[in-house]
Order: sequence, then structure tokens, then C-alpha cells
Amino acid sequence: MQLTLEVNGMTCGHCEKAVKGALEELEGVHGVEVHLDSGKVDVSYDEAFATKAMMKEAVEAQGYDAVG
Ligand SMILES: [Cu+2]
Repeated sequence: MQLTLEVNGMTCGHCEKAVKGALEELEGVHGVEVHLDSGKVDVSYDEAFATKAMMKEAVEAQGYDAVG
């Protein structure tokens, strides 16, 4: 499965690393690609383990706003 999160507040490489790292720590997440310019984050995952709600929570725990 693949989905795209929309994340507000990412401005630099540090933000990118924080968001990517938080998502990759979730069980079932296989791949994360952060697009800083658009604020979009593509996630490949196994839906048996990870949900969009869990991803949003992980992003928000890093201090960013996951809007979609
Ligand atoms: Cu930053």
C-alpha cells in the first residue's frame, strides 16, 4: 500500500529527517519519501501493521502538523 501525507511546517533537511525517521520507526512502514517543496510525504506500508492515523500521530509527535 502507498499513501501520501500532507505535512505542514517542514522547512529544511532537519525537518525532513525528523519526519522520515519518525515514520520509518513505525512497524509496517517500508519506505518514506519527503518532498520538502510541496510538504507531501509518500509512504509505502503494510496495512496489516500501520494506519494513516498512526503515521499522523508520529509526525505530530515530532512537532509538525499532518493535515491529510
Ligand atoms: Cu527544519
